[in-house]
Amino acid sequence: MRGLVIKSTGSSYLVRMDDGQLLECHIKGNFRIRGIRSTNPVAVGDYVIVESQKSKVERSSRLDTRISGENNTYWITDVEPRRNYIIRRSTNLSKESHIIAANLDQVALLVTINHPQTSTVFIDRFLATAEAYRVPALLIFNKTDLLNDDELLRLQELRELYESLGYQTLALSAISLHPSEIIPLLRGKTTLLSGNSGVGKSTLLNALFGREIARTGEISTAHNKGMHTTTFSEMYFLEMDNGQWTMDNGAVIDTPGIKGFGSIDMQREEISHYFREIFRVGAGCRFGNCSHTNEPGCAVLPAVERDEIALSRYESYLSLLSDCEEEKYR
Ligand SMILES: Nc1nc2c(ncn2[C@@H]2O[C@H](COP(=O)(O)OP(=O)(O)O)[C@@H](O)[C@H]2O)c(=O)[nH]1
Ligand SMILES: [Mg+2]
Ligand SMILES: [Zn+2]
Repeated sequence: MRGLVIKSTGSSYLVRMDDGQLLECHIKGNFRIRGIRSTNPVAVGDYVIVESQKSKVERSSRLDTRISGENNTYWITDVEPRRNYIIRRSTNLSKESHIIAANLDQVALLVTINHPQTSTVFIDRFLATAEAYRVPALLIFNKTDLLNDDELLRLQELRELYESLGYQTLALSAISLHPSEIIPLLRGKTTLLSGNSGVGKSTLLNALFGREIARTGEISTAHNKGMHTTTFSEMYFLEMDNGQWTMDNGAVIDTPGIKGFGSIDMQREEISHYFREIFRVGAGCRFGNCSHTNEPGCAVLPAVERDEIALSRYESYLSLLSDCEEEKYR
């Protein structure tokens, strides 16, 4: 039997089988997937093979007409090859990785100009990660109702910057969202929704689905900070006109507890590949391995000077570069 993993709690997985039934499935302790060293071998978005195993259950209740019965346990025995996936380090110091979601059509980052402010470094790290995993990225600016004139200008500037780089952007207010504002961007696609805590992810999901699927205004306590094992991802399907839930109409994956994507698996020389304009301009550098920091004949540095490459983007590039340096000496 084949199905799609729509929820992962760490210890079990909710799988929607091809025939529509929902099964709670488990994996055996020795289950491994070739090639990827990760703390979770199965992720939301994975297509899996499920086998059922009958186990005898003794009934002790006298009211139960059956004295003994049979129960099914469902085991995930295989995972179909992934089209793509997004991973993060399972903890800061660990070399192990954690698969956030698999088989994505796009990743959407919810950001805010203010209340709270999302930094451009955070945005650019997200975009670089999406580039690294070759997943299209979408930026959604939220809380536009709270912005003053200066902030609205900033919103416009940032949208123009990212649109000029080829990223689709959208500005909205999740608290007064009409689903039709965003559905055209999500229809028919599997979208991973990410963003800093407090930017309005839960509010957006609730508005999008017209029901309370995620609690809003949650405050992350010291207790669950960094406890990635207790967080889980879940996939929500966009509804069809006739009320059927289907993948064809698109789905959104909510990923609580993700604080941002790091530079996992990025080699120093690769980082500029994940900044589209730096990569393009960098083709003109004298040295093929130019780091665009101090080399003679660098084409990127003068482009930053001339404002052809946004300073904020260049600073984000440097920030990822310095992460890699630290990594080397750890
Ligand atoms: N004014 C305003 N507040 C919003 C908007 N979206 C979310 N909020 C508020 O921001 C807070 C955090 O939202 P929440 O959805 O819990 O953020 P999450 O941590 O990303 O899931 C809540 O108090 C929301 O009511 C918006 O578009 N405008
Ligand atoms: Mg939330
Ligand atoms: Zn250079």
